[in-house]
Amino acid sequence: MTSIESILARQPRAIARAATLIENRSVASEALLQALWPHTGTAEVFGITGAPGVGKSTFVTALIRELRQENKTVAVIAVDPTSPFSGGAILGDRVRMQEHHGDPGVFIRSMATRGKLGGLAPTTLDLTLLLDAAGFNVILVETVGVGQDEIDIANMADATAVVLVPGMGDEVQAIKAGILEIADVLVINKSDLDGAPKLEAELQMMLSLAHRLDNWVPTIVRTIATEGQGIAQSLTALRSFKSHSKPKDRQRQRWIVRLEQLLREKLSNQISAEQIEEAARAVTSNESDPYAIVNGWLKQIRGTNPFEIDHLGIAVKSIDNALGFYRDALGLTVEHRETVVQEKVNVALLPAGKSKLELLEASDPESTIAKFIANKGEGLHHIALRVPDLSTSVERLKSQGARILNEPQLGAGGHKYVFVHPRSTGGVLLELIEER
Ligand SMILES: Nc1nc2c(ncn2[C@@H]2O[C@H](COP(=O)(O)OP(=O)(O)OP(=O)(O)O)[C@@H](O)[C@H]2O)c(=O)[nH]1
Ligand SMILES: [Mg+2]
Repeated sequence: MTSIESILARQPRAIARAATLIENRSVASEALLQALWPHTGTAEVFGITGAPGVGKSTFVTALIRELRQENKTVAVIAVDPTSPFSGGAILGDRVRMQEHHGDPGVFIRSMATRGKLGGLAPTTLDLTLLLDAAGFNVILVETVGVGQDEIDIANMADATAVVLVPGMGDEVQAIKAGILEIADVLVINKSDLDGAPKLEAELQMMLSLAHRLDNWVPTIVRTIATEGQGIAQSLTALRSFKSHSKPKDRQRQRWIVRLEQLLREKLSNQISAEQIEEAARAVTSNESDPYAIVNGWLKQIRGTNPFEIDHLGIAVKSIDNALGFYRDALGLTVEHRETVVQEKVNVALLPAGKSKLELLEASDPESTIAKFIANKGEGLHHIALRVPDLSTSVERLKSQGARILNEPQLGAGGHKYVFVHPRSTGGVLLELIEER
C-alpha cells in the first residue's frame, strides 16, 4: 500500500507519519496534501479552547465518548497542550484514556509547540485535512487561551466552544474582547463547583450587551466534564451553530485566510533568517531602507521562478556578418560557437543577462534555417524557454492540444528539449528546455 492508501485506510502509523511531515512543514507534506485533497470535505471540525486547567481535555474525552456512542470516528488535535494527551496521566482517570486507547475509531495527536512561522493555524488546518481525508467523521481541536492563533483556528472550525470555569471573577472581563469573536458555544465546566450560576449571569449580561455580526447568540451550557454531564447538550449546541452558519461562506472565508498564509509562507521561505537578520541590522544602522530591501527580496524571489527565457534564436544568413552588429557594434561577447550536425546549423551564443542570443546559420542548404530564411527572410526564429520539468510540460501541452514537433530529445549542450509548432503558440516557434 502506498502511504496515501494507508492514510485513506485510516492506518494510525501512516497517519502519524504524515502528521509529522505536516508539523515539520516538510516539502513532502505538500504533495501528500495535494493527493489527499480530493478525499477531504466531509468531517465536522469543532474547536475547543479555554484557559489552562479549565478541563478542556476532560471535556474532549467526554465528547469522544458521546461521539463514539453515535458510531462516529473521532480525531483530536491538541494544539500546544500544557498537559499532553500522550502522557497518559493527564486525565487523572486512566480508565477513560484506556477506553479510547486502542480504539481504531479514535486518533489523538498532540501538536508541538509555538513559535512556528505564520502561527499554528496553517499547520492545524493541514492536519484537519489529513484527518478528514483519513475518514474521521469528527475532528476536535483543543487549543489553550484566546490569542491570535486560537482566533485563527476557531475561524477554521465549523464551530468553537470556549470553556470557562466558575470563580474566574474578573477574568471574564479580561477575556471578554476575544471571547465573543470566537465562542459559538460557552461551556461553563466544573459546574459542580461554587459560582456556576454567577458566571452564567455574568455571561448572559455580556451577551445582552454585545452583538455579533452573524447575529448568532452564543449558547451557554453548564457541564461537569468529569461526570459526562452537559456533554450531549454541548455537542448539540456546536452542531446548531454549524447549521445556522452558512458553511460555504465560512469555507470561503477560511480559504481566503489560508491562501494568504500559504502565499506568505512560500514567499518568506525564500528569504533566510540570516538575510532578515542582516537586513534588520542594515536598516538599524541606516545603511539601507526597509522598502528597498523588500523590493530587492521580491526581485530575488522572481529570479527563482523556474521558468526562464533561456535564449532567443535568430536566423541569419551569415554569423560572421551578424557579429559585426551584435558583437562589434552592440558589445556583446561570443561565449560559444559550434556546429550542430543533426540540425544542420552553425550556432554562436552571446550571453545577455541570464539569457542569451543564439545566432543560427545554415550549415547545409537542406537545413531548416535555410528554408526559414528562404520563406521569411532573416529574423527571430524561435524562443527557448527553460521549464522545471519537461515531461510534465509536454504532457500538459499535449492534453491541451498543442502541437509538439518532436519527442523530448537530448540537445548539443546535454539538455533535453522539444519544439512547439508556431500554430499553437501565437506565431513563434517555441523551444522548451529542461535544465540539467
Ligand atoms: N471538579 C471538576 N473538575 C474537573 C472537571 N473537569 C475537569 N476537571 C479537572 O480539572 C483538571 C484539569 O483538567 P484538564 O482536562 O486537564 O484541563 P485542560 O483545560 O485540558 O488543561 P490544559 O490542557 O493544561 O490547559 C483535572 O484535574 C480534571 O480532573 C469538572 O467538571 N469538575
Ligand atoms: Mg488539556
